[in-house]
Formats: sequence, structure tokens, C-alpha cells
Amino acid sequence: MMGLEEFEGLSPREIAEKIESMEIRGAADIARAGAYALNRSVKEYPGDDLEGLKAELESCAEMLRSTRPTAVSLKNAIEYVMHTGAEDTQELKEKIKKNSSEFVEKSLQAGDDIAEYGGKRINDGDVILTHCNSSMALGAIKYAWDEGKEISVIATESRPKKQGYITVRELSDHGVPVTLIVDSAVRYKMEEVDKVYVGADTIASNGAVINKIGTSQVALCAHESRVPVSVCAETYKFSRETAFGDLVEIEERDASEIADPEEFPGVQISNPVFDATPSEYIDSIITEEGVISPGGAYRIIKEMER
Ligand code: RI2
Repeated sequence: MMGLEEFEGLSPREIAEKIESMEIRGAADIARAGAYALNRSVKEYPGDDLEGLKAELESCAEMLRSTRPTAVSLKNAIEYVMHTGAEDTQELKEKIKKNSSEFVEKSLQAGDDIAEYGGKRINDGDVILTHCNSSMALGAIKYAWDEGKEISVIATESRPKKQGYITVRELSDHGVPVTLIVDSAVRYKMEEVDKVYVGADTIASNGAVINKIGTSQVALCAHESRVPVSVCAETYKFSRETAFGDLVEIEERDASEIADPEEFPGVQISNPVFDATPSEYIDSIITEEGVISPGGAYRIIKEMER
């Protein structure tokens, strides 16, 4: 997980560019970076024109929202920070500052709680399979390891950006025995696996989990082998809009992340980077509010209103 010090000194535009290029990535990190960027955008606003400041804030929010369309964590962070009712510029600046640091604190605390709840559900001797690089899923795995459980991890490479490399380095640095596999080895390796732990970018009101492309295949293989799938996700990754019929946009990134298009003239290259895992393939969602079944997603969404 990135701390705020890593965004220190970056302008809102630089943060947006880093989110878009995935230098800042992971649904939790981009949410905290977004909260930081909004505070930065109002902090240095000169003068006391309230409407001008509001316009500045809205254009910063729009720039951030347009970077990565799938992770609702970023949109929810923006909404949390911008939930103000200020009468003058000073008050607006103070409220944005307060909301921004409150969001970051809550997000970090949620990470700690999820690590504990998720870690407690891992047994001594478990082999855990994880996909991509989720700070929430890895938090739970590290918690179990720190509790003295002799566990090991199988981590997918996670094409095309290979965030699995970050996962294996992170776990190995923590002392956790870890094996790297290509994404297509998941079904073959599933017979060795006791539990699947993954993160989420967005959770829909029907309990479907939108996470890195390939997660639904991992979950399908786990389901076939009766291996339970746990999703580690903070409540700000639940999408209120999906309760009112909105569909989650799946980000399509540049073809060059997969292959050089010039080497394949006449060939279309498609690079969707997320997919939706239906709720029937998910056993539990581990949130900071507690462990729920996917069927509890709607209740979490209703409780998000403030
Ligand atoms: P945490 C990532 O998205 C992965 O899909 C990962 O599973 C998810 O965010 C959640 O990560 P990307 O930014 O919030 O790599 O648990 O596309 O760290």
C-alpha cells in the first residue's frame, strides 16, 4: 500500500497521469491518491471566489474520474471528499482537507481490519492462490504468516501488466514461500490450492465482483474444485450506481500492452483489463465491516449513504 508521503509534492495533474499510466495502481491506492489530489487542488487556490474554487475542484474531480473507469473506489473517494456544504472558500478548503485526510485514515484502517479478518480465516498449512496484486488480499496473507501459520502462496503472473511480479516480490520479501505461475496454469495447479484470495476494483449490488482480467476464470476453476474464493475489499469498493441499474464499465487499455500492433497488420488486439465474477463463484467478501456473503452487497450499499 502506498502512503501519502509517496504522493507528496505531486500536482493533481501529475497524480492523474500516474494513475492513468498505472504508476499509481491498485484500487485502494488510486482512491487515496485521488483524495490527496483533491486537497492539493484547493489548497493553493488564490483569492476568495467560492464559485471559482468549486469549478477548480470539479475540473480536478473530472480529470481524476476519467483516468480509470472501472474502479469505483476512485469515484467513491472523490464523492466522499467533495461531500461538503461550505459557504466560503476558507470553509470549503478546510472541509476538503478534513474529508481528504479522513478518507485516507479510514481507508488505511479498513486495510488493517481486512488483514485481520481475512488472516484469521487462513489455516496453518494452507496453500493460497492469488491473482494480480491486491494490497487487501496480501494484507490478509501476511497477517496469517505473521501469526505463525505455515502457509504458502501460488501467484499468477497476471498478464498483460504482470502485477503478479509485484506480488511475488512483496510476499517473498515478507518471508512467505511463493510460487509464480502463468495465468493459464491456474486450473492445473488448483488441485494444490486450499483457498483463493483476491481483491476487487468494484462490487456490484448483486454481489458480482469486478477485478483484474482472469479473476472469473480463477473463480470458475476454484468452484469446479470446491476451493473457496474470498474477496478482500473495503466498503468503498461497492458501487451504489449498480443498485440503480448502471453497468460497470470495463476498462479497455492500449493494445500495445499485449503486443506490438505493427507486427500484426490487419489483426485486432483487444485488451480488456477487468472482468466480472458472478456471485455464485464467491464464498465470502471480507470487508472492514465484517465478513459477508455476496448476497450482503446490497445491504452494504444501502448503509453507505451518509
Ligand atoms: P487493492 C488492481 O487493479 C487489481 O485488479 C487488484 O486486484 C485491485 O486493483 C484491488 O487492489 P489495477 O490497478 O485495492 O492493477 O486490494 O488494474 O490493492
